[in-house]
Amino acid sequence: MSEPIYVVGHQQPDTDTICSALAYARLRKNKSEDVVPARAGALNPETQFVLDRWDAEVPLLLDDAADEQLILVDHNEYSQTVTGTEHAEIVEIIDHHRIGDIETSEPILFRNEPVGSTATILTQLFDDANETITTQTAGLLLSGILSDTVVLRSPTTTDRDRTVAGRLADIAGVDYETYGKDLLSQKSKIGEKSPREMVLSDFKEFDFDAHQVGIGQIETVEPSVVLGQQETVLEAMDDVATERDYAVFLLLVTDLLEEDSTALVAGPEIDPIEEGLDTTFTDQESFLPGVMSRKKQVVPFLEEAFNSTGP
Ligand SMILES: [Mn+2]
Repeated sequence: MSEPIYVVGHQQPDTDTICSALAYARLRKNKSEDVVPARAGALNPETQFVLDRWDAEVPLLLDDAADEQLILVDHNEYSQTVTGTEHAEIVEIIDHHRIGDIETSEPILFRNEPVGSTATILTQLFDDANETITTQTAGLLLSGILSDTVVLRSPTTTDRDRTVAGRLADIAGVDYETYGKDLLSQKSKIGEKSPREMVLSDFKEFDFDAHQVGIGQIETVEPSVVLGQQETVLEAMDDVATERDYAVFLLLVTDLLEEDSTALVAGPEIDPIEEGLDTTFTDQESFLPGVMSRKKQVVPFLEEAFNSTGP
């Protein structure tokens, strides 16, 4: 028997990453290929809610990808991949982020589009393959779009996301505003987490010109739950930044209702953050009006600021 190909998303998996892995494995399996959905870590409460809601299986936990064949979804940089990916064979990538540092020895299919979610691209792939999207698959893909775009409100949202979401909602038989609100309330379930779990739950690591930068985001309808325990949250961030030797650890506490963010920062290199985001931190805190998207409104500006400081 030949070895399976694993479809896997990024570490600290979110709903788009998990639902994209499930949907793409399903599409490839329809062509009788041995493709298995996998995940790089524990499910967050929102994603658990989605899998329960649509009665979908939990993807297999892949803790070491060395020597495996992988399809990467929803990411394309080594700092975000499952352990061992440097020694795996990457056979395909489907993503909607900046092009990172993944290298392959053979030419592969690399589909990257500037849309609001990987689920949006996957819907297109089902159409291209003339495959019917079932109620369950529509529910999963819709969840990926609504989660990544904050129910089509994030500045990353494109017209295509809106059109696709409308269509998937019809197939799934839900009103996407109502269903989206249910999702957002799950996203906000942070009260029972420790500060460390909170700051690392939606977390990505970047290599900006040899500076290791961690960027976490907490999207919530109740930012006061996080900001009310700011001292312990900052302690947790300081610990992580020291342990992992980060240049900086930035946390965005995004208010989903007001559509802005409060940024908290830990680690030695705060200057490029202030420069990149055109802000000033007081007591490791600053307010970022209108900022909702890590990918679009934060990462490119920090990368540019760190590039201009040199390694
Ligand atoms: Mn995504």
